[in-house]
Amino acid sequence: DLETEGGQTLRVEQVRWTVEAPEKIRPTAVTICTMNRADDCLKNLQALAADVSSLETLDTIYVADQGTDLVESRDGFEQVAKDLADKLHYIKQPNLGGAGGFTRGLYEVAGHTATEHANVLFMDDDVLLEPDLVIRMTAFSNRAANPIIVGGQMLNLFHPNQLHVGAEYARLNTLEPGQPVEHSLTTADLLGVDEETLKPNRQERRLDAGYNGWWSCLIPYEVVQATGYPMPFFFQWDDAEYSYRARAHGFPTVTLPGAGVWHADFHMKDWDEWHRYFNLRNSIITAALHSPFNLNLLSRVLLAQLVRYLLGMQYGLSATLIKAVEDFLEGPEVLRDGGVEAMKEIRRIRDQYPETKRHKATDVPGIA
Ligand SMILES: [Mn+2]
Repeated sequence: DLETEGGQTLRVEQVRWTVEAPEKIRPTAVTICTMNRADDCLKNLQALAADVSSLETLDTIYVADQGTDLVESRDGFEQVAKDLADKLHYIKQPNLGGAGGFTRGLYEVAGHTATEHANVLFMDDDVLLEPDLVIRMTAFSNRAANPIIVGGQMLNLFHPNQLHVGAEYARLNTLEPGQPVEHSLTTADLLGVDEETLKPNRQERRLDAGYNGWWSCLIPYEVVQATGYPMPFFFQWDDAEYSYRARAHGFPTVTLPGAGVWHADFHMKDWDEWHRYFNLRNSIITAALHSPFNLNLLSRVLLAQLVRYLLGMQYGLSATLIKAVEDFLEGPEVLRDGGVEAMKEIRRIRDQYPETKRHKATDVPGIA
């Protein structure tokens, strides 16, 4: 609202910022990687199918199903396959983690000349999405002067107003992902105000991300051509490593405000899990590839973690860390099978430590 000299109020509303349409509209191929979350995945397919008429730029949907409880086994699958018709490509493959599932999508697009010059939009199976996301991310990507990785933001599923982070980067040498870039909102109520300035939490400032999580992330074909496929990391750090590698080839990553998905809050996840093996191992590999890799600094970081785990009597977690470091030292050969053996092995190792086992809240030994 503006006051005029005569004391009247002038209201400006429904302001739009528009840009010219790009010369060439490039379609987007969505890739959803899923494992034993058949109902979640089906729900997202149904959401896309319900809006498919408005999703002109949505070219193809690849579902890489790596589970034992398959999406195609669900009652609604037949209908959604019919609704999506030839847009849906349902692929079954062994469990190669998120890295293997998403890479399959990239391979399907970048490996064939017929779909050349498309965008590939990675999407988690367990997100809550609005199909508008596809339109916004595709439009932004198509209007970018040069190819750029366009990430969607993450909103916390259990706190739906809450933005996880506006844009993030990783401190590679010290193995610290998830650092908010300067001026980025973090765990912010998007309907609320900043506690200090009392101004609404808005994302109107340009921020450059180091990387974007693959809960939703659009990668243009040219980036794949120049950067190659993701590392066969199984999962964890595959997204960060890819963005840092792409940046080295001249392709930055942007986290686009106004395009996001809801995903389970990260703090609801356990730290002392077999995942930690992949997290640690892959973070060290990423640091070796894309940081100065100062070994004194890295050793101090790892030793500090190990000491903390030991003092906390987290012996399984300590063994997990040691295994991650040992496998890193083995060299690239450990990645050859995409992580299948490593997953079995770390679960076997951790199984020997009783404190790594999860109990029901009503059934914790020794606690009434
Ligand atoms: Mn997820």
